[in-house]
Amino acid sequence: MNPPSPGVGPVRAYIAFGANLGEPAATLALARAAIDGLPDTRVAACSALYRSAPVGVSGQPDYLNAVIAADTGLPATELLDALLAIERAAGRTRDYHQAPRTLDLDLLLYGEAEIDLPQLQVPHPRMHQRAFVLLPLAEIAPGARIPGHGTAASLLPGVADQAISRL
Ligand code: PH2
Ligand code: MG
Ligand code: MG
Repeated sequence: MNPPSPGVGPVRAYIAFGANLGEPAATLALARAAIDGLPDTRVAACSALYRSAPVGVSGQPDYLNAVIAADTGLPATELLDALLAIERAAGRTRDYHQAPRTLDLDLLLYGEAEIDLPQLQVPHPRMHQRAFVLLPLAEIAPGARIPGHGTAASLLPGVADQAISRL
């Protein structure tokens, strides 16, 4: 399915929040308010925070993760640019690949669109394998469809071996 063209009504987007530097609870509140303040965009739900060890990298502080649901009239690429600007405003630097970060906002889902651009892949290519994405997503939207993979809830058994705790 192609991204809906602008003007046909809001699209439900799901955004992954991650942080392992600074004050993640305060940063989540800031990110949530900043997303709610974007043009033509409203935050509809936000999960609890979940703590897990860093995946794919070692020797870093634990991550705190959450998922935010937003209804938006912004095209996906404009939403992505806005999320990157919110990251920068929260002090995010990009020192090296997978460096620890004050704020990471990843666009997971944009309706049921499948997007493959150099700067944006939706669904997020690894989201269906990651407990730190699927648990908070399933908390707020168990029936959310990940194109090509099924619903959030249906994917939970596949990540049951990954250690994660809900705060
Ligand atoms: N993000 C990464 C790499 N590894 N691990 C956890 N637990 N949570 C994350 O958000 C995370 C990660 C790159 O964005
Ligand atoms: Mg990111
Ligand atoms: Mg990320």
